[in-house]
Amino acid sequence: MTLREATLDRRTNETKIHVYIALDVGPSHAPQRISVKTGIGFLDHMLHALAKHGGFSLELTCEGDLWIDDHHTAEDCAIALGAAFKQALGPIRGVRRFGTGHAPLDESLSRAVVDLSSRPYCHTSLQLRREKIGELSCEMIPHVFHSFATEAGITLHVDVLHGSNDHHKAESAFKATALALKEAITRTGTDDVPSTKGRSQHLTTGVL
Ligand SMILES: [Mn+2]
Repeated sequence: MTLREATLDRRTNETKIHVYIALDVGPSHAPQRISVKTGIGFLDHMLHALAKHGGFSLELTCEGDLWIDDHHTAEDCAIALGAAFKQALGPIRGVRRFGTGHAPLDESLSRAVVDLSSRPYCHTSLQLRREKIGELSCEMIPHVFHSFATEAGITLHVDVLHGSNDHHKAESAFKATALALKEAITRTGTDDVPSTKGRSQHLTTGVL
């Protein structure tokens, strides 16, 4: 069984990012290891939670233009993570494809639903009210989900169902997404393409 992993370097005038991701961890693989250093503490916390509860290893470093603001760093880390995720996953076959996650954090509850469809789409409803959490602008949190989903080529719906504390809402949203991704990437033990579309259709387009 091939190990689903990817290494990616992404450099622009705004950010320099290095990512390593491994989707297979645990007893018969290397132990899970996570290290995220973006320069934005709250973003590190969210991406760490995504990897931890998604059950994958993640090493991500970013040197971004934080003297401007958090925008390029947050967006580009999500783009790089999405690209690495897609590369590690490879062709969508032999996996469950769909995943659903619910995660509470105290008073906050979030739901995430994912389809590894190669159809990039993202809906978020996060109910965030603060301007920023730590050094991460709240407006960048849906942007992170959208950028990740688009680059990963997945359909992702994330809703904070209720809650009052913005840190809790955001964290529960990332944890719910992690649980949904973990389910979707779970191997089925077959080599089937999980789609009712014709074989030639998804061989040429990859779209399920
Ligand atoms: Mn942007």
